Amino acid sequence: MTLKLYAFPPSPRSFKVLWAAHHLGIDYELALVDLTKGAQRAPAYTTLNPNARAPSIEDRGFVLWESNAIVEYLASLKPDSGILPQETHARLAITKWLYWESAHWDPACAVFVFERVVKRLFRTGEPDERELARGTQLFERAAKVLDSELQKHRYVAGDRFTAADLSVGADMCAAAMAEYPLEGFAGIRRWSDEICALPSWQKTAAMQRPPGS
Ligand SMILES: N[C@@H](CCC(=O)N[C@@H](CS)C(=O)NCC(=O)O)C(=O)O
Repeated sequence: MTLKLYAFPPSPRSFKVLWAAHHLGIDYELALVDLTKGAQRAPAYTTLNPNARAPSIEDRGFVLWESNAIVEYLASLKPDSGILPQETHARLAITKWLYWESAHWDPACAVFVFERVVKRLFRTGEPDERELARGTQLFERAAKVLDSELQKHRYVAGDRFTAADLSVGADMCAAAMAEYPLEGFAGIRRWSDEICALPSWQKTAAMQRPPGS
């Protein structure tokens, strides 16, 4: 039975797991959770994911939510990909970035996504300048750390593309629309250009666009 991936492709957390599946060459069946229609709150979905959020997966009876846990699961299906090594130190050098993404990077990016993209999509008002100022502080503090790594090496956790790039990089799918304040972070911009050119990224980005556009 094919792995079922519940996702809303325009959202960065869903983008992350779709991109991971594409990068790893994992077959899946997409179950659209249309956030614009409140599908995340349908009882059939909250039975799977009581948070009423996307994404989630179901694989032969195994249900999992939280996008970074899903990336780890998908990586475990393709151990030879090398994106999440088995050896403890090597693995944790990558896992720490998945925690960092959840705790620092995603919340900073999410302020811009909410204020400049979600509010427009749902027609719920103008961006709140105080929220954007708070987001800028969060973003700059986290971006400084990421940029310093990306000034030293090609990818987030070293010279190889890993699950850390999938996790941290997925947030870049909204960078242009949400206008992240990236001016002072040349390392992040260089890396972002590189990951956005990957075929697996392009395939995922195409799912964000309405058909025919
Ligand atoms: N920490 C979760 C966050 C999931 C999340 O917040 N998803 C958003 C879309 S990006 C969602 O489903 N929002 C719907 C809602 O809040 O009603 C993850 O990484 O999977």
